[in-house]
Amino acid sequence: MKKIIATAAFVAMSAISANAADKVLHVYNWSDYIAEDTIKKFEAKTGIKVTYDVYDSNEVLEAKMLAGSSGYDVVVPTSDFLQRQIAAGVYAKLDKSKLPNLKNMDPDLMKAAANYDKGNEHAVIYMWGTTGIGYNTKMVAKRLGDKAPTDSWALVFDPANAAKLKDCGITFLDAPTEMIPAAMKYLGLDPRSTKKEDLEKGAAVIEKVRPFIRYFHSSQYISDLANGDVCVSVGWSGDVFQARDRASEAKKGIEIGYSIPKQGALQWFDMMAIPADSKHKDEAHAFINFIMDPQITADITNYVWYANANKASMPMVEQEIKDDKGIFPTPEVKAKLWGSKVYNKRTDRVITRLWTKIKTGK
Ligand code: N2P
Repeated sequence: MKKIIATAAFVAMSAISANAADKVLHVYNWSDYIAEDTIKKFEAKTGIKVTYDVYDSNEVLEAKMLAGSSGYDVVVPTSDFLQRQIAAGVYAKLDKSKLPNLKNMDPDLMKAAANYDKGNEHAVIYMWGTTGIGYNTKMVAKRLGDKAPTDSWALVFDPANAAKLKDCGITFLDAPTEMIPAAMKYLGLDPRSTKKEDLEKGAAVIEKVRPFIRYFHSSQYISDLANGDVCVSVGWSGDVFQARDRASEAKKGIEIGYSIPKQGALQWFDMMAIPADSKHKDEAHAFINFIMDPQITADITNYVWYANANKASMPMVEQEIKDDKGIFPTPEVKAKLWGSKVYNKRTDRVITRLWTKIKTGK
């Protein structure tokens, strides 16, 4: 009798472990983009075991998605890249019956995202932000005076300024579709123009300041700004605020500012989507729905300093963040932001070529 019970228990146990082993999820998200406890909470709630990998470039994600069989179940492309990848058949349609928390999302922002994904069929907004300038207030003032143009793209794109900041360290994002349009805007051109001549003019601005740029990288600058190892970074809003936060906690007198330049800046949406070849689509839906829980999204915003698009989370978002104009810009500033442009293959090749030339000099 004992033996039978033991066998039955063994069979039951292996059934559980086989089941648990089935419940896995592979998430590929931007670096420095989630709260410390988000994944732990999801695992505890659902029993799904998560593998969480990170990237800091849409191009890197896109290469993996177009190659296929990435093994990922949830990824987070920016809206313009998302649209191109949807057209390439990379993503599955969402099963909205499995996403009851969609009701929490801000209808206006989801409508804006629908410009890149008709009917919001494939993706849900994760976080959004701007691409502006992070700077060390004291180091910049020391080199350019109290009237340093920290409110302008001229801070980094005018060679006279860049030359003076070279020694303390300027860094640019390794994100050609964000950097070149910003330089175009500095020249007074339409940042969303796809004319080859306009893109070339933008690239020429960056080439001129190239000798004064310490590096092109899209995540290293967080700790470098925080530690005073660099003084100006063209960067993403929340990442600069993370640097500001770390600097103030270190209490070494380093102050970091973030500016949305007066000429305007890119506003982007990062979108959660499920690759068509994902083997864990139920788990992927469970994850996306979990992120849309108001408290979970508020926790992420409170930790990474990025705005979210979850209306129901707002009461739980810290007042300091809600009041920060760099995170939630005023209507006047908002009017100057531009949305990500979706580039076709031809334009994309032009941009890639210009970027390679900028970075390698070839
Ligand atoms: C997080 C960067 C996300 C912003 N580190 C890029 N869209």
